[in-house]
Amino acid sequence: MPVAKPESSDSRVIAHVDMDCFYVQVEQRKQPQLRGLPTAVVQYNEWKGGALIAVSYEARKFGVKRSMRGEEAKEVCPQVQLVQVPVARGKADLSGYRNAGSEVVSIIARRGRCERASIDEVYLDLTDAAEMMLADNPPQGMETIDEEALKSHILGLNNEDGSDVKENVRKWIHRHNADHRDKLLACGILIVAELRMQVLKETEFTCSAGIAHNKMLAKLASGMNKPAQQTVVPFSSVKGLLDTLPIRKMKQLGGKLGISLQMDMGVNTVGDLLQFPEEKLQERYGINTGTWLWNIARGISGEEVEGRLLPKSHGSGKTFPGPRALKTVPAVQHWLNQLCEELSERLCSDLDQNKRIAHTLTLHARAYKSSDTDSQKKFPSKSCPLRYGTAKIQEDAFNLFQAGLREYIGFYGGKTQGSHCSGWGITSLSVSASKIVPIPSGTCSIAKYFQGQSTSHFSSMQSSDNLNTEATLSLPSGSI
Ligand code: DCP
Repeated sequence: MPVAKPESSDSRVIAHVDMDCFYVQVEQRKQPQLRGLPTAVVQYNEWKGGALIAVSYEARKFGVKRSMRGEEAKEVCPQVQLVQVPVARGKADLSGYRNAGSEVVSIIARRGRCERASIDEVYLDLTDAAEMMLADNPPQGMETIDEEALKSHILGLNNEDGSDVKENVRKWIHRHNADHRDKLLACGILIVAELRMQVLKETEFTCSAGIAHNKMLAKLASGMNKPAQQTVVPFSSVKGLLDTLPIRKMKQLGGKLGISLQMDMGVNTVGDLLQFPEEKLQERYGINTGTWLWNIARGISGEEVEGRLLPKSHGSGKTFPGPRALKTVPAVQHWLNQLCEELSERLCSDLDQNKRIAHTLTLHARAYKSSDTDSQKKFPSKSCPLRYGTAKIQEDAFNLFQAGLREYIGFYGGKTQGSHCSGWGITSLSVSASKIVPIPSGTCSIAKYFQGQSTSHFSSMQSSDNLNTEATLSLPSGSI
């Protein structure tokens, strides 16, 4: 049975704010002489000039892309400025970017419930702020509309007849006969434009935003006009937007599920999904996923903005591509120690600043076997209760790795240690800390809290299957 969504979910105002070429902007703020120049941030590995991880919009005009290495970027744009990502412990140090993201979040959170979705993305539920504006100072009565708001892109607004685009936006915002939903969106346009200007003023960063009635549509819209612009999805334009949208562009459909929809069901656009009854989608993909697909085809998403300014988990990882793969246990232990040291520092500052503690330590790795008969086998992710203290985290992470390796390679391979090449290679490693909760109020001291936890806080190792069924390197969602 199709699930009818509550009316109210159509009347929410949700914004998705996404920083423009974020790492580049952070580096340009540090080195203002780079502003306006084609610039890219390159990864720590220097091979062929390092892999590009962020590219300025000036550089994109020359064809510089994130998939390139520094040398290739120089070929298409000889004047491109390459800035290396900051480095600590032999790996990229993202703390400057994380802190810059926090500056932005603290500004955006002033206007409503805010969820930090990644290092440079935020969702904001503006419903209350919009309702309040509509009651106190509705846009249709405003004499002047801010210039930044007038530059908004409103999907479905006809700008093709040669008319003045900003004038059309002004009229749309001023309409007296608009329905309640559009009036709320008009308030959202004004609030988000103001917030983006405030972010620019206080941090010097530009950002783009999507404004719609739910998170899914707001996220889709924020990427449609970049940099430094905002895009609005009125309810009446949802069908037109989704009808032609390639299915793989949808969040969560970029992977296996999207491929299956294309290959097995002939679904190429989100609109193509409309032909299937909900039961059919449930039969093929299970009850929950089937219903979810039926809903997204109609632009329905009840997902709430979570109200979370702090990350759900902390992670530290590094890749070891091609010839850099780690082939001995001591080499893995060396890098695990570096990653755990970083993780431990972040856990301590979270404890210190936010009075939060993490309960679960997880190790993810990617590996290959040189004499492989079963190349599909993944390195299993492993978890255990988290004990505080760098040395303990290092010890536990190493034990998790060894347990994972034994399972991955089989008993005999697992025994091979030392500097001797053992027929396997690790191409990426990461450790993460999750299940982070505030220390219960009323706890008189942190030291006491840990004493109370000491017996239960560490028990035997367990498989992380209940946390993450796929052995993937990617850090848990919400990791920043
Ligand atoms: N990042 C990274 N490695 C990747 C992708 C991204 O290290 N494979 C980092 C660098 C980016 C930041 O994360 O600046 C945010 O990523 P986005 O995908 O949001 O891209 P940008 O902010 O760089 O550009 P855009 O303006 O297209 O959003």
